[in-house]
Amino acid sequence: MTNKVIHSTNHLQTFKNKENFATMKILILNGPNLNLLGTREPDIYGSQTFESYFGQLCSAYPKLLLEYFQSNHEGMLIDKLHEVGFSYDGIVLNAGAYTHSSIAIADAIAAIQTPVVEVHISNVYRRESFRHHSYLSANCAGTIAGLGLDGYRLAIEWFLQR
Ligand code: CA2
Repeated sequence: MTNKVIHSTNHLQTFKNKENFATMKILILNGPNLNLLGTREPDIYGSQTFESYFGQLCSAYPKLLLEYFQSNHEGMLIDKLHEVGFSYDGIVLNAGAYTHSSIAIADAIAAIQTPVVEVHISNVYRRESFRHHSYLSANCAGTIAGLGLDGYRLAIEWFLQR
């Protein structure tokens, strides 16, 4: 088992293996309100907390260094992209509603070296028209939308197979 790190604005957990050895480093970066997953709007976003889902991902990929960071603040998301974007192998980004408004996050994705896969839990194209446009997609390697939390796993699979 390798290292797994969970960061959020509220807590930090680190798990280390005996060898302290990591292969690929992948960050899962969640934006505003996604800390509420599993507690509100289960019809749209499901009933599982992200911390619980992240635990499943860590068990499914014991050889990866998986890190999870969530923030409700645009600048914190940008700082995190800058922090890992020249050393990690991949970033799985659900920027929440900033997807539809943030030129600053789009610029940060363009400025870093690490490829970013954009994920949306819901099918944004079945929802309000303001959710149909992403400022981020053009700067991302690809986008996964509408497949629930499984979209994060599928993004990790893409990083593993590229
Ligand atoms: O479908 C997605 O993953 C979204 O990125 C989620 C954003 C939304 O603004 C995007 O259009 C699509 C909203 C995240 C809000 O998350 C909540 C989770 C549970 C309860 C309430 C909000």
